[in-house]
Amino acid sequence: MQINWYPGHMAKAKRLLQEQIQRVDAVIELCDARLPYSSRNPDLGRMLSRKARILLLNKADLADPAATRNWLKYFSLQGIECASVQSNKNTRDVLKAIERMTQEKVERSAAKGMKRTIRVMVVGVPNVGKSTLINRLHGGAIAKTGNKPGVTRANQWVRVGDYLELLDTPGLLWPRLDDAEAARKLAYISAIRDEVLDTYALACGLLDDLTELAPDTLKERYHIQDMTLRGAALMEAVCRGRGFLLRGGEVDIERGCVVVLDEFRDGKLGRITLEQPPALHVEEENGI
Ligand SMILES: Nc1nc2c(ncn2[C@@H]2O[C@H](COP(=O)(O)OP(=O)(O)O)[C@@H](O)[C@H]2O)c(=O)[nH]1
Ligand SMILES: [Mg+2]
Repeated sequence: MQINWYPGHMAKAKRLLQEQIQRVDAVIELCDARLPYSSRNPDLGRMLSRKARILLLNKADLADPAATRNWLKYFSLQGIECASVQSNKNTRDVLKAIERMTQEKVERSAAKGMKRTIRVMVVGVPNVGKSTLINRLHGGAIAKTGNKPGVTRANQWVRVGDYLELLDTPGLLWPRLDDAEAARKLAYISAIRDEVLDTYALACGLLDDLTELAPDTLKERYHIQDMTLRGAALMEAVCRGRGFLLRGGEVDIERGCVVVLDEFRDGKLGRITLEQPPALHVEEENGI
């Protein structure tokens, strides 16, 4: 599986980010609530060191709420301040979190008789909702958004109120690409480009994963009866179930692939989280 992150890109992105981190008061890190581990940048933590920060599990409306609660617990136990959000809807809590994170600095300036502008950087892998969050906080469209990676091209400062500025960063941060499974799931959520992956392989992989993650959806929406089907056979059954047929009765696999991926991305297959946190506590697992 080929992915278009090159070591040169990564080194440059890292350098830029390190420069910017020094200029901001706090950092908002966004990850995708459907893939909270694999959609985080593996090097960000080290780069931030002691900078005030919060991790937002965004697109919570598309993720399984119980899984999101477990992830929040998991990150909290690691001492990471975190919250779940839907950045295209409700961001009041995010503003409150920014105030909390920067309160000390504001008070220190106030003691010297100054009212300083707080600068916050929004970072995350492509398509995680950074520009959407900024627009929402700003109260109107100002940062460009789009349901594909790479819409934000340049760094952009956005003023929110008199004393807050947000920095939108292009989707320069690479996600965790250490294994093929993580890469595949990142492609499901459009965090890496479709074109670099084979749509057919991707859609078949998603269907295979759905046999475990959402078997009822497969039964109801795609009319799958034989839950032992996998790969090409499962895709064919989905096409037949949905009536994606070409003239002559052959299945329209191409259409099937596009529909399956689109429906998952739009949340039409239900609220599905693609990875679970490691077990929190043995006691909890045993229901004690
Ligand atoms: N369902 C849902 N979609 C969202 C949410 N936040 C952003 N999006 C969508 O995700 C896509 C990518 O958003 P964008 O802000 O451009 O991501 P960026 O690349 O991180 O700046 C857009 O189509 C947004 O409408 C959310 O909380 N829920
Ligand atoms: Mg953007």
